[in-house]
Amino acid sequence: MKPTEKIWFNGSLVAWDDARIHVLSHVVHYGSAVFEGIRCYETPSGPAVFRLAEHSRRLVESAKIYRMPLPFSAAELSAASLEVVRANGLNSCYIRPIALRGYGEIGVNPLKNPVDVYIACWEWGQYLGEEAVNHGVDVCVSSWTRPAPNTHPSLAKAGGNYLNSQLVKMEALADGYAEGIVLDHTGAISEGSGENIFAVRDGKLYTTPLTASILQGITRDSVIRIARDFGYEVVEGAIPREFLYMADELFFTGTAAEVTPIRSVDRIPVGQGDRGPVTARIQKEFFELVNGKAPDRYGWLSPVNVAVNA
Ligand code: PPE
Repeated sequence: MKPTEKIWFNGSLVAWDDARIHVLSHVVHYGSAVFEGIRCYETPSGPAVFRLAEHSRRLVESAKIYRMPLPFSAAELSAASLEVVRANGLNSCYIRPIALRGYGEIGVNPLKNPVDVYIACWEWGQYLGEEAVNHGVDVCVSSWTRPAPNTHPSLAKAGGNYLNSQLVKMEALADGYAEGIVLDHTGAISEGSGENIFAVRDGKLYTTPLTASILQGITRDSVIRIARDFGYEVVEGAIPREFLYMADELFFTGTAAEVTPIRSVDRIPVGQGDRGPVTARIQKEFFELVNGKAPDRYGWLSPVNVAVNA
């Protein structure tokens, strides 16, 4: 990671190196943080943040699920995200707001610890490698499963959830795959370690439901809207594992992963073993929208350099 100049901390900008926490902060011991991942893209009219309002809203909701009083509203967090990108003079970057239970008491009960909010940004390229976007990634089905819905709530984007994701990712890498697909507690498909998943079969799109221990991805939502506007039927419902081996096409969606084709699962080729035509069409439209090359017909871009109502 290449450091930038400033990090936003509880309402003001501090130097990158000064955004530090104490080792006895609650979050270090108990995973008590909620966070976001947002992308800012370079467009012909300057840098613009993709679906900022939806990300800020999800952060507020993640905090609410964990009874974490956030000292900032969604609108304030959006304004702060734009401020930190502006302060660092970046044209495109990844933005990481995080609210954590800080230093004060030790013990599981987080309620007496302060809630501190930071927003950092830095340049972040292709999440799953350069080749991935054009030709797809080789993935496996993980031997790990996602926590059941009544264990760790998946709709909260909480730090602790990513211990499970780390197990999935490390196992996949150790076995020579770029990523792992995790099943939910019923054995149905959930998602990737840090991405939602879509299947295409006979020209119809399928994606897993909110009850399958997924994060409700904002890229997932964007792709559903793009696909429906193209006239594709999109089905949200439980998908059995073997559908991975029957699908014509598979792809991941996520802020970091954007739209990444999957070319094999467990060494079984998906379709022709390369990016499929429906994936390519949706991916092209997605990149044109985020890069400001297509008109912003959904109102998804917040320009960094002018006042916005994000
Ligand atoms: N599922 C999980 C578990 C997940 O972490 C992400 C985002 C998604 C789905 C897709 O959600 P969205 O970004 O709203 O479309 N993962 C973030 C963290 C990646 C990381 O390694 O850190 C991301 O893509 O920013």
